Amino acid sequence: MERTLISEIGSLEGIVTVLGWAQEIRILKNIAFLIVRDVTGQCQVTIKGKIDGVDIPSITRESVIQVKGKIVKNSQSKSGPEILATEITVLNNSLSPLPLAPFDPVNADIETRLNNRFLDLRKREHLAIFRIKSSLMFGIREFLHSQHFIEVQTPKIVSSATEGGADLFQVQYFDQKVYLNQSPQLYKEILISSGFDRVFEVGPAFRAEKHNTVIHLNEFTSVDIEMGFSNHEDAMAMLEGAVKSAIATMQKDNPQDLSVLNVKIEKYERQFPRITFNECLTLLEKEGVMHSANVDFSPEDLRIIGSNFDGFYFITKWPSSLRPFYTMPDETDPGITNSFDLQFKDKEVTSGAQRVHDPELLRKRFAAKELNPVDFDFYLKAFEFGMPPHAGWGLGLERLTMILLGLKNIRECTIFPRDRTRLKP
Ligand code: AMO
Repeated sequence: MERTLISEIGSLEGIVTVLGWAQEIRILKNIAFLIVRDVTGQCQVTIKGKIDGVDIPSITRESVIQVKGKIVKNSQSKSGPEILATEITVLNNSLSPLPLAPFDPVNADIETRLNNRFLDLRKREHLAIFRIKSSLMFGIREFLHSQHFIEVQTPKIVSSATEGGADLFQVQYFDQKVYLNQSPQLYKEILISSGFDRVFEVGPAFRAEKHNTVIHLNEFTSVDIEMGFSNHEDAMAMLEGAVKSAIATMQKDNPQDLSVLNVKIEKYERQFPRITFNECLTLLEKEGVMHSANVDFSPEDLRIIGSNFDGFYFITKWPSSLRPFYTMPDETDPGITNSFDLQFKDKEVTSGAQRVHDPELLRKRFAAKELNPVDFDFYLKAFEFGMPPHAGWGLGLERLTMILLGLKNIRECTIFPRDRTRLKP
């Protein structure tokens, strides 16, 4: 379709055709003003007198229209550049009233917004979140490609748990009970045995977590890597590189979106600091919190730990009891593992580790976690015929977006969230 993007009008002269939504309509005696919006911005359309074939007062808010008109030189109101309309066509009418007023300065409550998400996303600030999320992913992809990772796709319908049995969604698969995958963990490791050397995957991960919190979804986007002939140190270095590349891409590509969201993010050049799990216990103790070494940190513990850092930091050397079966134990102290979480203040963004690559040790780890090796036969097989040492991580894309933009609820950066109660839209 013939079309000029609104962002281009400022640098043009003469007649243009703009396509978009009629965001506001103001009718005075012999003159009417429309604010028209497209994906790039908004402009003011001025209508003097009558225009053939269109009844301006009957245009409803958020109808899709086509406006042909002359650019008014040197006219830049707070509604954007101005066009003097010569032709207006209503391409599709919007019903009235709107179920949600997307352009009110104050947002509706989150439930109303999510129920009417198609309208909610028309707001500039909300679109900005997803443009930034896309850039963050682009920055990670670009970095991983530069490091010779192969992007892969693995099944989401699976026969066994990877991250522990409790949080699995069971589904009917013909006459069998199967599960929605919690993580591509087993498959990305198998590909290391296949000699892919470095793989990554971006895909949905499903967790049947019952708690409804502002940092948990039941379906989230997991960015996973696995690298052969590597240990946890190599994986941590790759994670730092990927996160810094994501931030740099966002800063380069989204200055306007960041400013619409009022987010200022410094350049991230310094190394992410590290703290071990045991050092976290000492830190908590100093604050009067006694914490058992076999229990994961609570949100309050993480708030205390996070208050000692001003951004990203790694928590390393987690106890074996708190990590999945595939995590490599420390050579000198099998009670701890070669594992890490990347945190941003009080929130976990990534988990990773060096993995067990010796099938004998893997069998012992299954036994220690009371897992049946038969459930993992296809995985174990890949370890019996030449599995290199390997390491990797899984990063929650919504968590990364949320923490960088300072969003209060992970649903803000999930287009159509799935949580405890939400299955629509
Ligand atoms: P883990 O279970 O810690 O590790 O998940 C990795 C990262 O995924 C994100 N995440 C979530 N995001 C939103 N809602 C949830 N319910 C949710 N659960 C997890 C977090 C978390 O850090 N296989 C390992 C990774 C690996 O070792 O390679 C795994 O899945 O940001």
